[in-house]
Amino acid sequence: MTTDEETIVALATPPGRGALAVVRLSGPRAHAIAAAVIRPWPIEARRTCWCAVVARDGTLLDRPVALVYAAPRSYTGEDAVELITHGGAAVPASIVAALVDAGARPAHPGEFTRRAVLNGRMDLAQAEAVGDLVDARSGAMQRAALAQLDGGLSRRVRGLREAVVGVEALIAYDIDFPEEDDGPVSRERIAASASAAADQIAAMLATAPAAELAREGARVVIAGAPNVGKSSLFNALIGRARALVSDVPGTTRDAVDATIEPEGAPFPLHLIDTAGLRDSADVVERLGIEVSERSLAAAHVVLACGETRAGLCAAIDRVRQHTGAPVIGVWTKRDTIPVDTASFSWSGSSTGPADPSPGASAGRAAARSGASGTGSADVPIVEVSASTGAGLRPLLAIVVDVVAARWGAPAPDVPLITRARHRHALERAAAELGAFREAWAARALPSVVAAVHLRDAAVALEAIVGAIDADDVLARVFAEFCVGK
Ligand SMILES: Nc1nc2c(ncn2[C@@H]2O[C@H](COP(=O)(O)OP(=O)(O)OP(=O)(O)O)[C@@H](O)[C@H]2O)c(=O)[nH]1
Ligand SMILES: [Mg+2]
Repeated sequence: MTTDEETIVALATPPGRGALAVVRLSGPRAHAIAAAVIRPWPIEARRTCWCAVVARDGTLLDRPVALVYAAPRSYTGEDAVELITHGGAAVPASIVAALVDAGARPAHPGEFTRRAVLNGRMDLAQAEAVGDLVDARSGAMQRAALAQLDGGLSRRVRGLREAVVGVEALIAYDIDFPEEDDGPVSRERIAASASAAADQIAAMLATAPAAELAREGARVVIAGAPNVGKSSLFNALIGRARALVSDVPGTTRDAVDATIEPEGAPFPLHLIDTAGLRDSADVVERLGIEVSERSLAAAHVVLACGETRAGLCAAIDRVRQHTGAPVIGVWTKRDTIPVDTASFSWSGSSTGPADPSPGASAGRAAARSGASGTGSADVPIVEVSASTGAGLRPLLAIVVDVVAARWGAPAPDVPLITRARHRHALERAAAELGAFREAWAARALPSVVAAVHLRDAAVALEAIVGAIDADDVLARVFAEFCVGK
């Protein structure tokens, strides 16, 4: 089972002050090395045991909890020991040092997981998922990584590879056994199988924008004229006073950002508060406005803020000069205006067309379409108050809807392609499949040559999950076509 002669040790938790730390030891001599420093020894596998760790000279280093694993039933597939020690700077380091003194070598980054892959405990995509899980900064990324660790992506890719190898097998069958009773496999059947595989790859590649959203969050830029309440809205949305707020127009100069995860949203929202847009002679303010304009250009969605109807329309128009992203109109400070004369009646839809009409919507968020008279049709308008919190939840819901509609929400049944390595491999596979289909349709190449594209597509897919038996085409032929009959 063991793929490496050396036994490795590492601190698995971040260094520094903390209640507990985990020291990990793995390799063929893990138990022998543990025996040199752990009292009592032996410890039964998969049972926690409160023990003592002593240095070579007998000095007590700590009283940790030990967990012993016997190969192959461990993370790495090797004999292993985990020590849950007290945290801090001295204790875990001294235990690692004692284990090194007893014959272990300090592990390289990722070496435990590398061994897990080499020992067949997980494939490459799952190993990457371990890394993604540790790096996850959002619930969306956490969910995607866990699904990948559970084998969601690997199963899908293996299924795809099977499909490609299946097409290859159909052709190989034709080449190798042309005289078989079953007769030649129809060209249409081969074309249809290749096209089904290509569709599946395309569906996975199409998750790229959703994956980017899960990883980075949707960039939500809060923009508008100075003093309309952008920073107040930003603070209210993130739930703390992060951006400076004052009644002096031009308070925000640099972009201020923060990430939030609205409940149930399929991706985090990366909110960016910007300097108010206006024509300014002030050099510093002008620099801030340029930052705002750059943020607008990179936005997934823009909240164009205004505190009057005319201001709102002007903000939407101005924002649109700098972005192709969807825009949501946010009518701010709605607590300050008498609701019976100023509110829009709610049309009941954030996207359907509706005419603004005065009505008593009692300060709640009103989402409607089309700030009339501005050429801003199809812009949902949401009324909010940063002071009272009114309208904030509906605003977030609309933001999520608008981003998902434009940039794609993660589909629940298709694994997210979160890594460039996977995307490149899928793109390579798609290109090879495309080349095959073209050649096949045009009868441009002999079968055996066209099939090379399929082989290359299968190899590209294999690269995602790592080592798979590369040459099982003949096995497929015999299995599927009962050649041995
Ligand atoms: N009553 C009320 N006042 C608000 C609300 N939101 C903001 N204000 C006030 O409006 C003024 C401007 O608020 P900011 O949030 O600094 O406005 P801004 O758009 O970020 O301004 P700049 O950074 O200068 O572009 C402040 O005095 C806020 O207290 C609100 O919902 N209700
Ligand atoms: Mg501001």
